[in-house]
Amino acid sequence: MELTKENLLDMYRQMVTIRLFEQNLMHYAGEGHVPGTGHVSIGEEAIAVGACRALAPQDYIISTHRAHGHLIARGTHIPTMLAEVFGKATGCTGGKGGSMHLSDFDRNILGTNGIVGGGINIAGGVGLTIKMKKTDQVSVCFFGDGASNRGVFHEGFNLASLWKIPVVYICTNNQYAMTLPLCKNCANQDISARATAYDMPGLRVDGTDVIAVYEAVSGALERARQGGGPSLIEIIAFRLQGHSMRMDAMPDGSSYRPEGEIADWWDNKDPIKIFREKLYGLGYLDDEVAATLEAAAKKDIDEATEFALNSPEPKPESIYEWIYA
Ligand SMILES: Cc1ncc(C[n+]2csc(CCOP(=O)(O)OP(=O)(O)O)c2C)c(N)n1
Ligand SMILES: [Mg+2]
Repeated sequence: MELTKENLLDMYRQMVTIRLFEQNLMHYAGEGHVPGTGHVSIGEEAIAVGACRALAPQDYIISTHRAHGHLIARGTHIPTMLAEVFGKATGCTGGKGGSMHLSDFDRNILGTNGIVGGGINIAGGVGLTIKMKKTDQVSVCFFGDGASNRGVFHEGFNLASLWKIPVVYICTNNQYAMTLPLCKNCANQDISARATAYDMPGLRVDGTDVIAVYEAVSGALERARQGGGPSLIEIIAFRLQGHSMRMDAMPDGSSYRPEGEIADWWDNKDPIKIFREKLYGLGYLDDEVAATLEAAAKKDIDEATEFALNSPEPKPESIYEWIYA
């Protein structure tokens, strides 16, 4: 599908909404409103928006611990999501799961996952079900560079390719797994190259370019829908914040980042700034339109915050609900 001016402006609004959601979350986490922790994806918004825009409504998403953007880009009700992260009874999991256990079955988002790489074989199983039922769907699996070093990556990729399962694997290579830089966790830092070993296409995409992400994911979805089997798309991005809202340094307090690294990405590779400039260049965006879109995004986040803050805590007896084993 060709992206229209309206599509592109809406994608910009979504990227700004994700950024504001997470900046707002960091603020409220600092004030003690987030039980446990959460992981923000500031700097990775183009991946969520480019990929989700390419999906058909019937496709499935299986995501990670860093997933707020994937839900917002898919159109999840933001107040319910924020209430979950605040541990409130009105949250999508009744306040029991928090940021790492979000879901939205109405939009085929089968869950975020605190187990690194835990989604890879869930996505494979979902894809196998699609294949057996012969439906026109694809299972989309998000995971990180760190997850690509787990055994489940290799087992899952092998079977998915062998059985031509309709899965699109999207690896967000944000240069770090917790405090470990890519050069210390990947023997071959070109993660997309691993696709060759499993006889599937492997692509590398610039994660600061929302349109490039959209195009790469569209192609992989099409291939999967036509029975061509899985693809791996490695998207190069950068984690502009700490690993989690509770952790941004080594245990002794020292930094694990080279000096100037974050400033360089903020200056030159902020996906929102880059997309904004592109839209100005195309003549689609000017200061007035930008202000309107940004105000709409802010309104959504303010309303969600009001809802989440004013929602009740789960009742103590609810701890016994939804226990199956
Ligand atoms: C199986 C497992 N091992 C270790 C952890 C602890 N852990 C949480 S996030 C993380 C790093 C994951 O890195 P990556 O896959 O690159 O995702 P990112 O955090 O960069 O988005 C680790 C090791 C975990 N949650 N699950
Ligand atoms: Mg990572």
